[in-house]
Amino acid sequence: AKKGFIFDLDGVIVDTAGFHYLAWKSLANELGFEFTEEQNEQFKGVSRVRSLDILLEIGDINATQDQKDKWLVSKNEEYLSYIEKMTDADILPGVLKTLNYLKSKNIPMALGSASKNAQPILKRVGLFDMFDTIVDGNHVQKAKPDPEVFTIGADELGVSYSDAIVFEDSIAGIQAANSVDMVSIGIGDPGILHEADHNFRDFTEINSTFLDQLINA
Ligand code: G16
Ligand code: MG
Repeated sequence: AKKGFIFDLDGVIVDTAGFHYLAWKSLANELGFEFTEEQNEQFKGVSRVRSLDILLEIGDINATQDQKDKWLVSKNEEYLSYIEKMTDADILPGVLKTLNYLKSKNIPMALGSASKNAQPILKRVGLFDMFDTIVDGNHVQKAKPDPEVFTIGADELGVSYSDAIVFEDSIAGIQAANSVDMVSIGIGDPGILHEADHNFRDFTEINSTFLDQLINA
């Protein structure tokens, strides 16, 4: 059957996790506590609103909805200031080779990201026209590990869920793909992403033979 490929954005196509970290750290410091890179792990693939709740739990801070809304805006403003400086040099190693190979074979491709900033990021790095459809944080009601972002992507590509192949760097994203029987490919630490069907440290480890196997499975 026809296959479709779905790519997460942050941590798979570009390394924006560091920018999210810096912006959350600024907010934590402003509120009077520390926020470590290790703690940032649990923010990967998680929505902005949920991330703030986790941060406030770490700092043991109670806040009104008005305060939270204000912090969500200031965090995002700082994040956007980092995004503005991105170029195509910020595309992670090996990604372009994979995208171009699939494109040359006319394989349908979707972006499936929790981020509300996915479109401006793709424009900055020159990948906006690479995908047949972009499903991001503006289109979904339910965040990963709910599979909504991926099921909408597969629906828009016109492929059944078991014919969709998902590249993800977060545990929540791998669980989302697995829950609807998509093929899950973990990009990152295989110890952390052990629930994935296949594991790679990054896209430089993925070759055309492997991609052909997925396409022809
Ligand atoms: C990304 C990041 C998360 C971030 C989320 C929302 O998801 O991994 O850390 O909190 O998007 O981002 P924003 O604040 O830009 O809406 P993904 O799914 O691309 O990995
Ligand atoms: Mg991610």
